[in-house]
Amino acid sequence: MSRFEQTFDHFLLEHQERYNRTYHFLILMDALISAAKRIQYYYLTGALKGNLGLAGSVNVQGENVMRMDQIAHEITIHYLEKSGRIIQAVSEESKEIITLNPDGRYFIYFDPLDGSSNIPHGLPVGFLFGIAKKNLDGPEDNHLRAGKDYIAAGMFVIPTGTFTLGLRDAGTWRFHIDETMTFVKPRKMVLPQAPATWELSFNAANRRTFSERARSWIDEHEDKYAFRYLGALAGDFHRVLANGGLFMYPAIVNHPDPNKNRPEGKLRLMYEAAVVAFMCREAGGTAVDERGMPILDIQPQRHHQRTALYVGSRELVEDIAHRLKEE
Ligand code: AHM
Ligand code: MG
Repeated sequence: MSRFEQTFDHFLLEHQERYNRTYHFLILMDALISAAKRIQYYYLTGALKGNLGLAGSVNVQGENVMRMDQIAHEITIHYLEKSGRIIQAVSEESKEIITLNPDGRYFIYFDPLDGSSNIPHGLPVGFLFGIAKKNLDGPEDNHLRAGKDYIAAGMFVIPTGTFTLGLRDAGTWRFHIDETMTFVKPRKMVLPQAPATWELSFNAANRRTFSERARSWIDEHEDKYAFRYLGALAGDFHRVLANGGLFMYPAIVNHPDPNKNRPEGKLRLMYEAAVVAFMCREAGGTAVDERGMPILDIQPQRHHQRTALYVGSRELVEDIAHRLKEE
């Protein structure tokens, strides 16, 4: 008989009981896991076989074809709605905020399919989410929360079958999917201290477009570390969290075509940057923006707001933050 490894459900039940929490969060997590598994199924049976097209295109039967990221969005909204626990959802795939159940308990911010340029190659994509809880004691509060107010944030790497979840003040945990499609074997993630294993991750093709401060820091440090870049935040951050190092997507400020500058950065604050920053904090690391200020402190003004991102081992992030803050 095979050994039984602890399942995610049992891990979370123990966690909720230890911290004297309700079962509502279990229901929400069950919805997210159902969505992630179904997205993975579509990835493997649809995207990999070339059955999915571009949004708005028409297939040979004359039917409209949905893009994989729209499918992932609809799957996720379906399960979140059924959970009955979500007041409002912010999705990368919806311009507007989606109201699900005004009597719910949580707000969720998610990107159901991040890094979609990897799909035609069968390479990993991410499903990233952050969760905040409504103010149970006072008047209804703003749904646009800073990352420091999230109660949990996590990511699935699809179709690799890993799930990483940061729980407020309780660490970041990684699970993998077993042969019965169950997430099992919690491992606590703690960013390693050993500089020899540190990795740098950024889009090197962009480096001449970064600020002088970011460029000079890279010039001075890059030969000490290995360089890795997959082009899907969940996959790149997955490595950084395990091996230690720094993932960055700096502001683009020196592009030869000024129209292509992105002084605010590329990644989205609420469902990309703050999600990895939260998991990183719970694993002992930190994250800052282009001003060297903590990502988790940024109060969003708009739900699709962008930010530059530097996230990973505390020592590296603090070092580059110091440089970014220089006059
Ligand atoms: P997307 O939401 O359009 O997929 O973009 C987000 C992705 C991240 O996963 C990844 O870190 C980054 O964009 C890669 O961008 P680039 O191709 O510019 O390196
Ligand atoms: Mg995205």
